Amino acid sequence: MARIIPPRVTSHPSWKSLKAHHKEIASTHLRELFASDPGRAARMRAEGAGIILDYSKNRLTDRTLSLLFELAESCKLSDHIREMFEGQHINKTENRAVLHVALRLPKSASLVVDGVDVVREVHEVLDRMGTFAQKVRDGSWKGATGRPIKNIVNIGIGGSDLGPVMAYEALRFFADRRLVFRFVSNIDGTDFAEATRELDPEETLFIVSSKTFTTLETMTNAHTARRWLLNTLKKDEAIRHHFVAVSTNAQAVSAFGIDTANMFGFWDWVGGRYSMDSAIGLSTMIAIGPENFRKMLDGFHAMDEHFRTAPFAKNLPVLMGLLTVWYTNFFGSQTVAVLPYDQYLKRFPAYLQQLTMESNGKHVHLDGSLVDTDTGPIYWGEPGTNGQHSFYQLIHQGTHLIPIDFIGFARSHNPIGDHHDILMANLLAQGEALAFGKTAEEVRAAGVPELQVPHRTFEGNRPSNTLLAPELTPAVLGALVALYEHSVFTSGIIWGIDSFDQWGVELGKVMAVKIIGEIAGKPAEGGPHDSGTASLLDWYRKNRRKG
Ligand code: G6Q
Repeated sequence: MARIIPPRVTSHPSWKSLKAHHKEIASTHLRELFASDPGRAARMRAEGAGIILDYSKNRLTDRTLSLLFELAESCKLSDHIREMFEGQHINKTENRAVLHVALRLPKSASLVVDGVDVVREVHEVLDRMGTFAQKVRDGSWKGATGRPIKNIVNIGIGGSDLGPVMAYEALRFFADRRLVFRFVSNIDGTDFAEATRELDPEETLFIVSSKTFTTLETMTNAHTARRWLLNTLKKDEAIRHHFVAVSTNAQAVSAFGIDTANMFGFWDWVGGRYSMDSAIGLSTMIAIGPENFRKMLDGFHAMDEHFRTAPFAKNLPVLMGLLTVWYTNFFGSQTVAVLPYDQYLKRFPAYLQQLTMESNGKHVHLDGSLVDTDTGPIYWGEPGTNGQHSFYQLIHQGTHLIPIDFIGFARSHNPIGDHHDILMANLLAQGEALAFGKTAEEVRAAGVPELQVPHRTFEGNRPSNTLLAPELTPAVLGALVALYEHSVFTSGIIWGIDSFDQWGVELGKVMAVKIIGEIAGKPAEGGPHDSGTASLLDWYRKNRRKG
């Protein structure tokens, strides 16, 4: 029987209508849109799970929105959302359910997937994590020589690192300051050396975070950590006091010498980049305590419920996911800048890079056919106001259209003098300046010499979203992460791609293993390299040892 190929999104009538509509409004300025519509800001605002989204400074009208919602309907977005929440195997290429939403369901809930109540399992692990985290926090978890643990080093990479690092930095205000947290991810020995340089092994706990427990970087770093520890503590017996694991691979954990009683599990339906609220968040829980961790989960869950139940027109992730499609596919934008005006969110853009780009950086549809339109844009950003003195020039006056997500909070955890007012004034000023710009007439009227006028003119019409919340709490962080998770999902559904696999990281890994062998003197497997790679390898071989 012939395979049924679903229609491409570009052939949907609403896509064609959006193309035509884009032509009509592409040259409309945000100045006109605001001037002709006094109710715009009030109307183009939505709120969910404690987060406000102001999307009025986007290049769209009510007609754009209704066409985008039509597109979402024609791509059956609601059905896809339901399928994810039900635990259907929507990660088609790996034949897996995608259930990070189950990680934050309340204890009283139940969700049976493939015959198992996953909520019960999730809470069993959370309870065990809570008991362990509490012991480390109150000093009753002792190292091999009887000293309490002071340093916690998370070893992991990708999804087993970026979430924990980001969450630790984001929630540092809530962290127990007696404890020191370090994160080792890179295979570069410098990462391990610098993270552990002044730590005392007797007071150090390693969390080896690896879903598979086979990842080259993580296992190499874990073995280095083992040697580093045993160098001082000598006996293998010390391992179980200083190493715990977060993994789905009990056999490999045990072979490493870690007591599986000190292993915290998760499931194949949790993707790496969707795992910071699973046991992968153990370092976060030790830092902020089990109660705050649960508040973070509640924030995730509140956004899940908002995504699941709010109508598209009021649904933050749906709106943001559709706006990404609007700019990527109709305006040809290549990137999205995420600019958090909060120092605690300094690692948030890096975290989002994996979440968004590993999820939606795909070139084929679910059925394997080539996409015929662009998919996931490049995400990047820095915390405000640092970026203003660096790359904002290009956003204001360069030739690329870069949609922006500004993120800000009403209150700072560190209310020093008028710092926070100045910070927020900058956020508001940037959104306004980007949208409305400054015309040549305005520049001239300010007495600027004619020679400088073109250089000091701001075209404006640069779009932005503004996300606001009262303050950066564990619950707000959870809601913010879930907002992006679901907006990535929304765009992925429109593009008809698998947002939950990551085959694109495989090829480089395989080739690295081959070259590792060659550096060690083994013959090249599978034929010679291209001449460029061969000469680089030759240079490295000759120069890798001093003298
Ligand atoms: C994320 C990816 C990837 C993964 C790392 C670490 O979605 O799957 O970033 O998290 O490769 O994998 P392990 O946890 O198995 O070590």
